[in-house]
Amino acid sequence: MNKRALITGISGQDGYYLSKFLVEKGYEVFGLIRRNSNNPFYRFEDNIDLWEKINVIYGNMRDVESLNRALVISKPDEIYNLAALSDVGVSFECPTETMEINYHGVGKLISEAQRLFPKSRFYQASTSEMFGRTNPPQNEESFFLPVSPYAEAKLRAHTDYIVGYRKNHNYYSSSGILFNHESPKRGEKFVTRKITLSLAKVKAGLQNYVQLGNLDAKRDWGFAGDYVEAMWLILQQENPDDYVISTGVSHSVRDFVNISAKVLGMKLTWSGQGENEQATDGEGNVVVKVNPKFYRPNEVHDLLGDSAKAKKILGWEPKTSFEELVEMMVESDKKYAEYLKGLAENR
Ligand code: G4F
Repeated sequence: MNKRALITGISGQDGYYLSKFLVEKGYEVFGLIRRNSNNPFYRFEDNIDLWEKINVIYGNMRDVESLNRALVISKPDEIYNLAALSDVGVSFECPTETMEINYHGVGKLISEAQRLFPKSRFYQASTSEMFGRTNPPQNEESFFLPVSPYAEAKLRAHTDYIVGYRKNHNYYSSSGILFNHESPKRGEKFVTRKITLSLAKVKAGLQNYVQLGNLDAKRDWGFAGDYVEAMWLILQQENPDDYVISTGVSHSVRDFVNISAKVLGMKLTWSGQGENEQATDGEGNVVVKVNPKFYRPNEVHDLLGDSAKAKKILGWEPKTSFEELVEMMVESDKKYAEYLKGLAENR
C-alpha cells in the first residue's frame, strides 16, 4: 500500500518541492492549506498535474479542530510540518502571531498526531535562525542564541515539542535544522528572490533600482529542491533525531547581488559605505541602493552550516552549487520579467 504523507504549509516553496518529491516516490500526499484570498496553487501553476494529485485540506495551525480533521482524513504515516510565519523581519512586527503559529501551532499538531496516530513519524522544519549569534560553523552541538521572535518561537517548538515528544512521549519526532534554501519558487520578499527579480526587472527596463538592507549579512544558501530529499531521509531513519542541513559555504548579500548581476551581463561598481553604499551599472545608472527601512531591529550576521552528521548518517549532500542556484533563479526571473514587459507593452 502507498505511504501517506500530510504536509502543512504545502503552498509554500518547500511544500511544492516536497510534494513533487513524495508524489514521484508513490506517496499519497495530503496538503493543509490556510484559506485566504491568494491563489492556493500559485506555486504549482507550471505543474498543474502535480497539484491535481494533492489532496487539499483547508485548515490552519491555530485551529486545533482543523488539524484534527486533517489528521483523521489523511491517516498519515509521515507528517511534515512546514507551516510557519517564515519571514524573520516580519516576526519583529507580529511576535504574538509568530509564537501562536510557530510554537503553539506545533504543539497542537504534534499532540493530536501522537494521540491519534502514535506510530506516525513527525518532521519539524527547524531552522538555522535558532543559532542566531553563535559563531560559525554551526552544527548539532552548537549553542542556540536566537535573536528574533521567529527564532525564539522555532527554538521553543524544537525543544519542547520535537525533542520533548521524542524523549518524554516515545513519539517519533525529528527535525531538520535547515539553513537558508532558495529556488525560483522562493517568496519575493526574501532577499535572494528580491535581488534576482528586481535586477531582472532593472535589466528589462521595468524598474530603476533595488533597495536592500544589510549587505554584509552572510548566509549559507542551498537549493530547496535538494533540501526536501533530506527531510524525507530524516524520517526514514530507524531512530528519530535532529540534523543540520546546509552546503558548508557562505556568501554575503553583496556577493549574491554581484553574481546575479553577472548572470544578467551587468558589471557593477560599488561606492559609499553603510546607508550610503550603492552600485552602478556599466552606464553609470544606480541599480542598487541601501535603505535602512530594510535593516532588522536585531540581525543574525553569519550563518554557515556543518552538515557532516547528515552526510554520515543520511548519506545526504547538496547537489547544486551556489553559482548554479543563483543562475537558476536569475534565468527564471529573466523570463518572468520579459513576460511582464510583454504584458505592459500590449496594454
Ligand atoms: O532572505 P532573508 O529574509 O532570510 P533569513 O532572515 O535568513 O530567513 C530565512 O532563512 C531561515 C533559515 O536560516 C528560515 F528559517 C527563515 O524562515 C527564512 O526562510 O534574509 C537574509 C539576510 C538577512 O540578514 C537580512 O537582514 O538578508 C538580509 N537582507 C538585506 N536586505 C534582507 C534585505 N532581507 C530581506 N528579506 N530583504 C531585504 O531587502
